[in-house]
Amino acid sequence: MSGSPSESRVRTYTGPAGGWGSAKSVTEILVREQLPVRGANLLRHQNKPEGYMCVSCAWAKPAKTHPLEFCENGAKATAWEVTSRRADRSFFDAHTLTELESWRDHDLEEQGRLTHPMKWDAATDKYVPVPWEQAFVEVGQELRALAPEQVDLYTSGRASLETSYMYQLFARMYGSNNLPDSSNMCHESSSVALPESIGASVGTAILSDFENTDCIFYIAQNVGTSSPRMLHDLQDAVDRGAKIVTFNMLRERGLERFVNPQSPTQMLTGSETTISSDYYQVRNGGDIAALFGVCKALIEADDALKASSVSQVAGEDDKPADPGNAAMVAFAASMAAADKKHVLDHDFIKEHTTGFEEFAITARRHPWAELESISGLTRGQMTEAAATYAKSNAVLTIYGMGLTQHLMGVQNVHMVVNLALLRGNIGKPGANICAVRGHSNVQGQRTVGITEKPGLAPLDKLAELYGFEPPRWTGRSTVETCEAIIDGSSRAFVSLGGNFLKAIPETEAVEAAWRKLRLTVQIATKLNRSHVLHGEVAYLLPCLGRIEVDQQASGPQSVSMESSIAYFHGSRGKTKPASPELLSEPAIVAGIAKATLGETRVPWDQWVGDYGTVRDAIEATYPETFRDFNKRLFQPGGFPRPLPARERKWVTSSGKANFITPDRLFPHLSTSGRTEVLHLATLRSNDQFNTTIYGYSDRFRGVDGTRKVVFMNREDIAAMGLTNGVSVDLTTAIEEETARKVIGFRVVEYNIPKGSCGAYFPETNPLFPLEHHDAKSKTPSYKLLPILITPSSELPHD
Ligand SMILES: Nc1nc2c(c(=O)[nH]1)N[C@H]1C(S)=C(S)[C@@H](COP(=O)(O)OP(=O)(O)OC[C@H]3O[C@@H](n4cnc5c(=O)[nH]c(N)nc54)[C@H](O)[C@@H]3O)O[C@H]1N2
Ligand SMILES: Nc1nc2c(c(=O)[nH]1)N[C@H]1C(S)=C(S)[C@@H](COP(=O)(O)OP(=O)(O)OC[C@H]3O[C@@H](n4cnc5c(=O)[nH]c(N)nc54)[C@H](O)[C@@H]3O)O[C@H]1N2
Ligand SMILES: [Mo]
Repeated sequence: MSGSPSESRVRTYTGPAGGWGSAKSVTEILVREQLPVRGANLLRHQNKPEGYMCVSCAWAKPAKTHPLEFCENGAKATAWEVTSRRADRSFFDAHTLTELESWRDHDLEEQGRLTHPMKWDAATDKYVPVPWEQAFVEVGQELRALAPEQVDLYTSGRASLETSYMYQLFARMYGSNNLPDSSNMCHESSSVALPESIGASVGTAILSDFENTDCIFYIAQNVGTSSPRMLHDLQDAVDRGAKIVTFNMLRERGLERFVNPQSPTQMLTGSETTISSDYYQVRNGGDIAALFGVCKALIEADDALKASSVSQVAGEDDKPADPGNAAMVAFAASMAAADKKHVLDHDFIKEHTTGFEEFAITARRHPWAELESISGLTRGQMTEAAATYAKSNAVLTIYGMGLTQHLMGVQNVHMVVNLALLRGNIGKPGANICAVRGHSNVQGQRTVGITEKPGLAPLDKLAELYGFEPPRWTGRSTVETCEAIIDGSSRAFVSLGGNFLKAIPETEAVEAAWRKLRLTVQIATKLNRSHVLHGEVAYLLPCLGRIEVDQQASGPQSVSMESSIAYFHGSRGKTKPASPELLSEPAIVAGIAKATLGETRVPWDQWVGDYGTVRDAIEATYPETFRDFNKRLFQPGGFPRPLPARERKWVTSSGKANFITPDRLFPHLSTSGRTEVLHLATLRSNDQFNTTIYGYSDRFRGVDGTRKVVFMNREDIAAMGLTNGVSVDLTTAIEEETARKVIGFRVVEYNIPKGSCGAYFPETNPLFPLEHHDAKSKTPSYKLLPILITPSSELPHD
């Protein structure tokens, strides 16, 4: 097997994000994937109008592009897709699936691109080639033999708007709303919380907000690894004098310092941009308390100003010496001197919101001591952040998985909005909420109907356009699909991309039950564990990637996607397909649909021949959102999706933006009060894209050659009688019957709050019980799990 980790090393990384480290890393992967020249030429087209849209993250694509509009991780994702390596027939000839079960994620994908449609052969336990038409006919027969409720159709967030629209239509014509997707494990908390708070299902920020903001509250997102192109926008904001106030459990390098690899001056002189002006290391799960603290400081300063008692701003048990409190007192004094009577935007609150009074009463009532112990921040820090917030005319709030993947994920997002509403920081230039999305088209898939919730799909319109009766029942989300696989009510799993078995919680039970499924169908570019484990009848259907030329009857095709800021972009493939046998995703979806549904009113062949006709169908289904879709496909900078909240029109049940007061500060965890329990947050390294492991180097965190590490605070290490570097086992510490353990992890002393610890996803997914999710959105609580850490008899190994 290739790519075995060499000797592992852990040491402190002293460099910035970006810089020469980034340039070196890009070169290394281009060479490893055997693409030095072809790859470098290709990257010039990344994220450019008329080029292809990066297959890594969903960050915005500007109208005025940089000469090179890609980042280190975008380059890795490109190289990984257009690699010269192939997992071809000879590879599958040489390995049984049972053998491949013991391979690591990296080694499976590193075999390269899949080249032929395959079917599992029980006699040899191998994937063997099958003609496309035969695969479609057989899948169709299998699906027709099952009841639609027994079938789950998963989507990972990469597939285009065109493919996603066709896929959800197929699912509904077949009779199923079981459309779980990666978003169910990702920003589902936002999809539930934002409509309740502001009547928008996605963030409201646009790129120009970065040019107009005075201050960015940057919460629980790791920009240097997960959306590095945004560093340019942050750098420009800092250069203009905007403040960046960060809340993160870790000191993440990308949020500290950045050297722009595209700036010759910065690269040659080594000058760096300091990204965060203030960095608050909150405990994981402590954000509701931390943000309540900020809100409390603002509300109490406002109270004091109203009562003309500036000296009271820092409260009864005043600690004026604390710089945070002093900052707020000074701010309030300056307001009083200017005869300004408030800190909050009462006009906005009155005209645009409901629920302020209850929220303010609750904020005043929470004692500082409680907010401090839960957040891990001091009152001074929370007050200091409040003073920075209050001094800024326009505050942009940016957040990611450290808020959404929590037992209280929905309430976390409510809190972000509550803070914004206090000073009207939504719907004006430079202010807004930016929910940083993950996969490159995960947001767009919802926009065109990938959802298990029938209320969110235009069912009546689909019925009218295509002459069928769509199912009206609520389908299964990802967690519910896992339940259904375990209890046997799901019999078939069709996957449009992704690596379900590694991404989900409750790994072991789902893997065991997965083998009893009647049918598994995987549409994919590269081999992963969800393909190696399989149902009684199993197909592996290889597709074109987005970077490849997609030639159809009417010529080369384009596809489209939606970015994190709700702009739509066209994308045109540039490279020769990895194999002549590949079909495009639309062609595969159409092939399965036709074989399953027989004659319908849908012109599947015409759609596959010309994706422009799919876009016409999308426009016919959503006329307002996709007006002139084909005409605007390659508009530089993309074209925006209408979002009423951007204009302060609140499509909520109250017709206003709602303050929603969380019912508690921290979730109830049934750990029976054991003191040695730590709270685990699962993290991404700088060398992975979700379950795709490019390599074993997390440069920014100084970890090299291994992924089986647990980041711990020095005091916790000592209190547990451990030492830096020793081997430990991690055990779930929630009271329940199943014992869950992962073994042979290495302790890494790290700058992390006491009581918190971190380890990589997906290695730790077997620790997560299925029920351990947000109650409303069902987003798994991947950023907060109580665990025990004990010495291991195993040596640390991958
Ligand atoms: N290179 C690369 N890019 C990616 C991905 C990838 O795997 N690799 N994945 C893509 C996908 S699908 C997604 S969803 C995004 C994910 O991107 P992010 O939203 O950045 O998600 P994570 O990397 O999981 O890290 C979340 C951050 O939250 C912090 N954190 C954890 N728990 C808490 C908490 O309770 N409170 C606070 N305040 N902070 C906390 C962690 O320290 C970490 O910095 O990135 C996308 N882009
Ligand atoms: N513990 C823990 N678990 C998590 C998370 C976490 O933070 N912690 N994060 C969650 C999040 S945010 C997400 S989004 C999920 C991700 O879950 P998924 O979206 O299911 O997983 P990926 O790793 O992105 O999928 C990788 C596979 O997609 C296939 N693929 C790549 N490109 C294409 C393409 O163009 N077309 C097709 N058809 N297939 C393609 C390849 O075969 C590759 O192996 O994981 C979740 N799981
Ligand atoms: Mo995600």
